[in-house]
This record gives sequence, structure tokens and C-alpha cells, in this order.
Amino acid sequence: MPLIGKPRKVRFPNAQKPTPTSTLASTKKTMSTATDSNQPRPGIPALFTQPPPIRDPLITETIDLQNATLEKCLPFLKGIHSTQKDFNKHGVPALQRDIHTGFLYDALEDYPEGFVAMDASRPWIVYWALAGLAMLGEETTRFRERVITTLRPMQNPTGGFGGGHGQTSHLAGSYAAILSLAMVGGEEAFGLVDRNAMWQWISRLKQRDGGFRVCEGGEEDVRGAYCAMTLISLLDLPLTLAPGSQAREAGLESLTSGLPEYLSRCQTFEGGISGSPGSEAHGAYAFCALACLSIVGPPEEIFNRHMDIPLLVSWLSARQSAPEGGLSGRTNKLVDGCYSHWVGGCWPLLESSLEGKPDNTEPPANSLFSREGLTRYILGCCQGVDGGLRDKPGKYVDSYHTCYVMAGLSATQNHHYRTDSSVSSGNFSSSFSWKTSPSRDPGNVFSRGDRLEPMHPLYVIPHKAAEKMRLWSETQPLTV
Ligand code: FPP
Ligand code: K
Ligand code: ZN
Repeated sequence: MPLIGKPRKVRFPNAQKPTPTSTLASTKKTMSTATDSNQPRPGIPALFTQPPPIRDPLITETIDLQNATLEKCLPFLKGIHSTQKDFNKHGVPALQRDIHTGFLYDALEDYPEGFVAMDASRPWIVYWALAGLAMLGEETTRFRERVITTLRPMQNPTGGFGGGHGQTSHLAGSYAAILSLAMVGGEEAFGLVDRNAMWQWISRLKQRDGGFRVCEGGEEDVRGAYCAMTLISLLDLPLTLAPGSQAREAGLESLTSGLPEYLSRCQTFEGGISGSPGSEAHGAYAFCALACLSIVGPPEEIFNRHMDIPLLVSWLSARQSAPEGGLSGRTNKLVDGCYSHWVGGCWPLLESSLEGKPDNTEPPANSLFSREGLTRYILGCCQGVDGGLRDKPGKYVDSYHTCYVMAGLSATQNHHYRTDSSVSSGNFSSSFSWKTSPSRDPGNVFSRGDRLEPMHPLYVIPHKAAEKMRLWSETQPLTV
């Protein structure tokens, strides 16, 4: 068998040859005079402004891209880019609340013709804007009428919401629709949901291996599992599988049967979690899996039973890049602001599971990741000059990134912990027992006025919004 197949796209740079001392000294001299204007702003530790001291000599396409990303980020990390302003003593630019708020208000207006590609994401456009506005401290109940009018036609009589009027029901669209209704709140919003049809539909999506398809005839993945458990727990749907559903006929009893085991099979050799058993670990699925497990049972009980937590912590830790401080979604890929939530949002869940018993309200003195690095990346690299937040410098802002970059910032700014008291005494009561207090991590380098509102660590909406929807649903039990 030939050992050498297709040539690999790798190069070994000559730069590894030792530089003669004389040349080094003269380069240093020229550099220091030529780069004065390139010096970082005071207050920024070198860790966040200098390339890592040890670099892989093997140059691949991936490493070229990582280096190019670092070059793009450096002026922003150093606090010397012309678009940045209002720095604090840590050299961190302020959160531009007003323009981000304006950007999200605009996003809620009718979207232009050119957005036709987003036509299957209409509930998401509503969710990202409302969640973002909620974190910025805006009152989201004022959008009640408009949101109800927008979402009403997207619900199908066979259960669930489609991504737009006339579209097949999808768990992701239904998740965004229900979270949006929770954020606008009130009888009319809650009463709009046909919970019985929703229960029947989700029962049809349940698979015999424990997971959920995202739509009838569609793919089964960890997103489906998380979205389904979000809907079931917020709407207090019965756990019994509806009669006639395939999973029930295959011998499963409950919507949660085999679910933790299914999620467990999605943990890969790297320690991260993939979308389905056997595929590549990705940060988006890590959050979906951990949040889904935390709905099924309290993190300190359920995590260790179904996941290799030390391996997962090691994989998650490797997602934070230095010096950028931002997070990547998978091994050897680039930092991206949205992983501040998908990866960053895993930390509060893991920290809670490691803290153990509830009511340990004292925020831990330090964190499992660098809150300082992530804060610097978000505030330094992700703010668009005309409002909105982005993946990284050089990318356009959009409402998805605006929502999830801020969700990541909010999660680093606030400590999340579970208590013994829940607003609910029914199924999944532990999901409704989360509380929050300001984080006291010494790596909090943001200014006081830049603290965002805390979000529920499982549902990514304000705690009150989740609790009210759940309590209302409990007053309307479904008879099955
Ligand atoms: C890769 O994109 C992205 C994925 C494999 C997962 C996308 C899923 C989500 C963002 C979350 C879904 C969650 C819910 C609740 C519906 P890429 O290859 O463009 O990015 P990368 O290079 O950073 O991996
Ligand atoms: K990406
Ligand atoms: Zn992104």
C-alpha cells in the first residue's frame, strides 16, 4: 500500500533559521522607532496584544488564516483602531449601547427584499432583536401586538411554527417563536400557542434512539433535542409520548426516554460535542447538549453521569484563543464573536455543576476561562461602528451576532447559580431555580455602565420571561 497519497498543502517557513545577533539588534532598533504609533494603549497586558511566544513551524492553510485573523484583530486588541472610542483604564472601549439599540430596533422593522434568503428565519429575526434589546435593558413587552401579529400565521394546525407563513413546522423556528412570545409576555401571547398540537408534533419528532428530528422527515441532531426540551419545559407539555407516535410504538415511554444517553453518544474523542453521533465536535452543539441536559436534570447530578466532564472542560478551554481572547467553534478554526455564547454559555452550566449543591451563592473568585480575554475581544473587536456586533473585524454586523455576542458578554459579566427554590414544583423544576448576581471575577475589565442584563442560562431570555410563561402554562394543564 502506498504510504504517500495526495500531496498535503503544507509549507515549512525559512523563518525558523536562527537570526544573526547583529541583524536582530539592528531590526529591533528600527522597529522600536518605526512602531511607536503601533504601541498598545496603557492598561492592556501583553498577553492580549502580542502573538504567542511559541508558534507552530508547520504552515498550513488553516494557520495562514489564523495569522491573518490575528493581524486584523491586533489594532483592535491594542485599542488603537480609529473606529474605537471611550476607553477605560484597562484600555477597553465602552459598549456603544445607543447605536446597538438603534440597530436592533431597525432589525425589527420589515426586512428588505434582499433578505429573501432569511425567509425561513423570520421567528429568529424577531428573537435575536428582542433578546438583544432585553440585554440592553429595553422593555420588550411593548412589542407584544406586533410580535403576535407576525408569529400567528407561522403556526401550523398540526403543531409547531414554521420559519415563515406557509412553511413546515421546524423545531428551531418554534424555539425562536416561543422565546419571542415569552419575551413579549401576556395572556394573548401565551394563549396563541396550540400546546396540545405542539405536544403531538414533538412526539412525532422523537426518535427511538432518544433524540429528536428538527422537522418531520428532517435530520435528527442535538439542536433538535435542545429546542424540543426548551418547548416542553417552558410550555409544561406532558412528558408521555402522544399515542400513535413512532417512538411510543417502538417502546419508549417518555419524551425524555434515552435522551441523556443520546447526548452522551454525541461526545467525541476530542471531548467536545457533535451535532449527531460520529460527527465533528462543535461549540454550537456543546451549548445545545449541556443546556438540554440541564433541563432534564440539575447539572451537578446529570453532567457527570452522561459526559466525560474533564475531557469536555479541556476541549472547551482550547476554544479560547490568545492573544485574541475570543472563542472558536472547533479545533483549528477561527475566533468568532457568536461563540461567546455557544461556547461561553457552557461555562456557567459547568461552573454550576462543579459548585455542586445549590445555594452556594458566593461567586467563585476565579473562572474556568479568561473573562478578561473574552471581554476584551467582544468590546474591542466585535462592535460595528454604526451599531450592531459582528463575528470579527472585517465582517459585517448582523442581528444573529449582535444577539449572541451580547449573550456571551452578559454571561461573563454575571454569575449564574442554582438555588433550592424553584417557581415550579412540576417537571424540570430545577430549570426554574437559576438566579444571578454580578460576577466578581478580577478579570472584569468592562466599565460599570457596560453591564448587560443577565439572561437565563438555559433559555437565553430574561429569567422573569421564562418563569411567567411556565407559570401560566401550569395553570392550563393539558388533559392527555
Ligand atoms: C459551522 O459553521 C457551524 C455549525 C456546524 C453549527 C451551527 C449551529 C448553530 C450556530 C446553533 C444552532 C442552535 C440552535 C438552538 C438552533 P462554520 O463552518 O461556518 O463555522 P466555523 O468555522 O466557526 O466552525
Ligand atoms: K463561523
Ligand atoms: Zn459567528
